Amino acid sequence: MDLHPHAPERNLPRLNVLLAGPRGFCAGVDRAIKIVEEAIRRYGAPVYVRHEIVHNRFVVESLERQGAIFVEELDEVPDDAPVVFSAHGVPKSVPAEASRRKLFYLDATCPLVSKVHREAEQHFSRGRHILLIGHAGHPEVVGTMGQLPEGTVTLIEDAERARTTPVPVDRPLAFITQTTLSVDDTTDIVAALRERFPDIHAPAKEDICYATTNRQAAVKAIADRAELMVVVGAPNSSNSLRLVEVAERAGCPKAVMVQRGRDLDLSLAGGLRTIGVTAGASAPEVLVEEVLARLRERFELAIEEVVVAEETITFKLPSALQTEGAR
Ligand code: 0CJ
Ligand code: F3S
Repeated sequence: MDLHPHAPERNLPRLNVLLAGPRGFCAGVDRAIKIVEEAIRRYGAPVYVRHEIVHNRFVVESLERQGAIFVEELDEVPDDAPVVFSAHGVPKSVPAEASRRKLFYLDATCPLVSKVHREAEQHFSRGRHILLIGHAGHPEVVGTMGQLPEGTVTLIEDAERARTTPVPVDRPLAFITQTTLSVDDTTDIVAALRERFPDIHAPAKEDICYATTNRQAAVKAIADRAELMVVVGAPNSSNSLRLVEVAERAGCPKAVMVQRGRDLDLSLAGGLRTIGVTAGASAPEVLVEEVLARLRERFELAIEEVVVAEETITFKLPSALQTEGAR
């Protein structure tokens, strides 16, 4: 006989959750999303966005509901609509083409990516050949290489290629990097470059951004206590993919990426005592909450947040959006 007919029937196993801090949105992502929202508010829908504003379907779909239309190339944008360039940056040819067509455009390139673009231009103006450490085909890499004439930047993808890729011998060299790389892999690649080219010019302050650095450090801080790491992020998000790698390399037996709470296979956490949860720079906190809600379907959660750095940085909106008025 049931002596407690009204007692909750939940007698769930306990699961410790280590929440990595910082996680989720960075200042550049926050700014990029605000640029699209503010453009829709000022100019009305539709506002076109070239490429996913940040690599997250949930963000993209929420902006679509507000009136954004996402395209891959400028030729899909009509002459009379505003267009926003994504946080990852664009080759110089893109604003040039927009100006030629007299399009009204807003550039949501993260200021920390723009900083790398300016470094590239400076090296070029000083006669240096540039080695860009990054992942082939990623939009940030396409954008950074596209700041300079073809043939003046060589892409270096890993330490092996740092040792072997042919580079011009008649000019001084400099390296720059993508902002969302693995901090540890990049250290190895830079070491290989310095060994091969002792005089190579390095960035004054490294190009991997504060958000990438902090999210990787936060994952490292919890990886050896976690039996599973759940990374909220998208498979085309470079910084999120790096968090999966960092977790496994730092001693976590398994790391998985999920885009939404429903994507998490709860059987992975069955029988575990402690898991870690983090989110890439383009993943909103509401999706972390979804993951926690999903876990609560089968576990009694004991959540501990482990914070390795406080982030206070914010970026201003482009000047066109700072004052009231027409475009
Ligand atoms: O490239 C960037 C400026 C990072 C933007 C935020 O992250 P995400 O996931 O959109 O882009 P990555 O693929 O570069 O990490
Ligand atoms: Fe910028 Fe770094 Fe975020 S480059 S968009 S602050 S991941």
